[in-house]
Amino acid sequence: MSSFLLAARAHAQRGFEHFSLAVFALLLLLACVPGAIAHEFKAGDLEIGHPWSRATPPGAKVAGGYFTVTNKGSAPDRLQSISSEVSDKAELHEMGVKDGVMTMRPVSGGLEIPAGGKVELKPGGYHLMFVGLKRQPKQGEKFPATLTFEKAGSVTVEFAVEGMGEMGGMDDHAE
Ligand SMILES: [Cu+2]
Repeated sequence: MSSFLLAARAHAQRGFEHFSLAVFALLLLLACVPGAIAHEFKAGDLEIGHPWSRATPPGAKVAGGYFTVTNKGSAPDRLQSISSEVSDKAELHEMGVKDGVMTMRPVSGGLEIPAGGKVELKPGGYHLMFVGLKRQPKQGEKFPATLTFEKAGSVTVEFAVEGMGEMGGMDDHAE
């Protein structure tokens, strides 16, 4: 009888160990969620914070690109062009509401980054649009893109691909 109890206790302990291992694995997994980890790139006086994109459904031809740019310098700069291997071209877009309808249009002349200022590209506002996708960006991967600024020059950053539903789907492009 007592050996049965010992065996039962040993079994319970193993069970607990399995449980803590599972919790540990879960914590590890959460720590690895893309987007939970900030990543940053520098070009001259500019800091590019957390470039991210969204996974796209099969057949989608466009994907959005979002990040922040902080200008630590004393002169304004301007984001002029973007290129990436994932798409034929990349454009700078602006979303806004016109006559009660959400619209999107290309920004001409680049995007100014004021001296000492911060510009945020996010769903529902300024964003990059990777047009003519050559493949579908998958959640969890990263892809490189090159941003070219008037003064700071070119910098290659990595876009972290997050889940399709990130940030409320304000940026659905039906093209
Ligand atoms: Cu767009």
